[in-house]
Amino acid sequence: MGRADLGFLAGRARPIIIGVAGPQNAGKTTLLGAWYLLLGRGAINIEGRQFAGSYSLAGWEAVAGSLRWNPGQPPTFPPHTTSRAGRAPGLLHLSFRDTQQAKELDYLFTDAPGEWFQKWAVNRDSPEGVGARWISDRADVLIIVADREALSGENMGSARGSLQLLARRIAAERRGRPVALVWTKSDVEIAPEMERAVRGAVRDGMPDAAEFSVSIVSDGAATAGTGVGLLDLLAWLLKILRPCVELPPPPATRNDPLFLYGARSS
Ligand SMILES: Nc1nc2c(ncn2[C@@H]2O[C@H](COP(=O)(O)OP(=O)(O)OP(=O)(O)O)[C@@H](O)[C@H]2O)c(=O)[nH]1
Ligand SMILES: [Mg+2]
Repeated sequence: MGRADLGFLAGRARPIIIGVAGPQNAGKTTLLGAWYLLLGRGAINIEGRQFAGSYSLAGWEAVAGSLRWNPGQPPTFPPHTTSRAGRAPGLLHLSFRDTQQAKELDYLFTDAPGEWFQKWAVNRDSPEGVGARWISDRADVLIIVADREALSGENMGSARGSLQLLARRIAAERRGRPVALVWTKSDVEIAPEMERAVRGAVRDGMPDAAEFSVSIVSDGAATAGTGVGLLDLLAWLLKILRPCVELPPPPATRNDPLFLYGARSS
């Protein structure tokens, strides 16, 4: 979804922004692509929320297309998210109808390159991390993506170190917003002590963090083609209302796509 597309959303209530934070290759784009694909196919249903479309079609068709995920077939993966754009992340827009209150709710999920978060975790004001800060300043909810593959591979020590830094940065910046620790690639085994260390790093500064595990690899016939845990995480995110705390207004610049939304409503 590009800045021009955001015009479609103008005039509606400000969307809820879900910031997806995590290192490179952690499975962030795959997660968003899988939701998009499953919602488009009508393969997941969430109580009280009816999928009502997406304005980010062009870009996400490409991602979902590269997922090419069909029951019985091994999934293929989207390309690495590049950091060329620099300052603002890609955004997946999903709209849902609240069936009880009969109104539409818009959500924007950020899709940013992992490098941004790695830079921002080390230095909040890093020029290469400015896009991560963009997300942190605006998100209503933050999810921290922990990659089980990286945490069990040969560079698991540095993967753990990156996540610990990221968790600390988010704890310092969250200002009371909801946070979830999301384990991706839950089909990959990791050592229990590694799992404890990462969970501890998140819970240390954010004892109220929610926790989910997801995978696009099915664990049996019942989940063939729908992955594992994707529905639970999405259902949790969609039930979150805008936090009551007043966030300081984000620095508004002419180049900021969200500036188009104007005043927040809720
Ligand atoms: N086993 C397994 N591998 C996965 C799963 N989801 C993603 N992957 C793998 O993770 C790799 C990276 O996925 P992406 O979604 O591109 O990761 P990303 O976080 O968007 O990465 P950047 O854009 O580089 O920051 C893929 O190429 C796959 O190899 C999963 O559920 N299980
Ligand atoms: Mg990506």
